[in-house]
Amino acid sequence: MSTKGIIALAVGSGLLAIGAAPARADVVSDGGFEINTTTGLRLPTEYALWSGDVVEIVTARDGIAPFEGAQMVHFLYSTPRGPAGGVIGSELWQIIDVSAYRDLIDSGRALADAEGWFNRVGGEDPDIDTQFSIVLSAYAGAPADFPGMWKQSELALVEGFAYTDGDTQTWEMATTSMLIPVGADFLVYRITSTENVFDDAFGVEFHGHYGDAFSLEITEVPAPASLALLLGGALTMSTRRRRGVTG
Ligand SMILES: [Ca+2]
Ligand SMILES: [Ca+2]
Ligand SMILES: [Ca+2]
Repeated sequence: MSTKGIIALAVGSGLLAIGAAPARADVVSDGGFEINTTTGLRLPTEYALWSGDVVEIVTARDGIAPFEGAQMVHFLYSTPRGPAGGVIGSELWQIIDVSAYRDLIDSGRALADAEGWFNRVGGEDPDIDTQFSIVLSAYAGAPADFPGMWKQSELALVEGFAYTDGDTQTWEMATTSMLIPVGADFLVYRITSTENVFDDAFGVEFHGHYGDAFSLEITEVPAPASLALLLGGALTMSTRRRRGVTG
């Protein structure tokens, strides 16, 4: 209940800002895993809850401190039941309510920018996986129907990757963005730790893989002709931030 209140407030303030200046508002709920809104071992069917494969919310572990706050997400297994061969992603989903942005989306000028941070253990084991990603997808319909839609019915889907180093003191950033398709009723934000090096079928799939500080901001694209300019500016800005935080 309180979670939904926070989200409504965040969306509301974003909406107010859109009419004036290009201000930004985060529409992900508990993107920093500080209030434990992670729930089911299944695809989500309602707004503002993280749900998916087997993960746990932890404090500092494996020599890795959370990127922000006191907690972070620890990716454990590639399915809701545990380890499996042939399945390489430990994924967590959240359905994002964008109803407050309805008019902006249907004008074709709603830009969604996602950003998040990943880190993992180092060590000599050559089987340690390194790849993480954020996937942003858009759908028409109702959140309750999402489990039947996700593999085939998205209006748009983008993915941004982070390839992590073996230094536990640095966090690596992933970003991705999309122009939200006209007619989209909700977005889905997915974070993934991927077995890109070795697909374990049993036991430990990930040696110590973490994520934190996931955000999504929706802003108005000023005019079609300015889009290329705006994206160029956003790229420059994220490069500067990456250097500032990890350098
Ligand atoms: Ca956190
Ligand atoms: Ca690192
Ligand atoms: Ca693995």
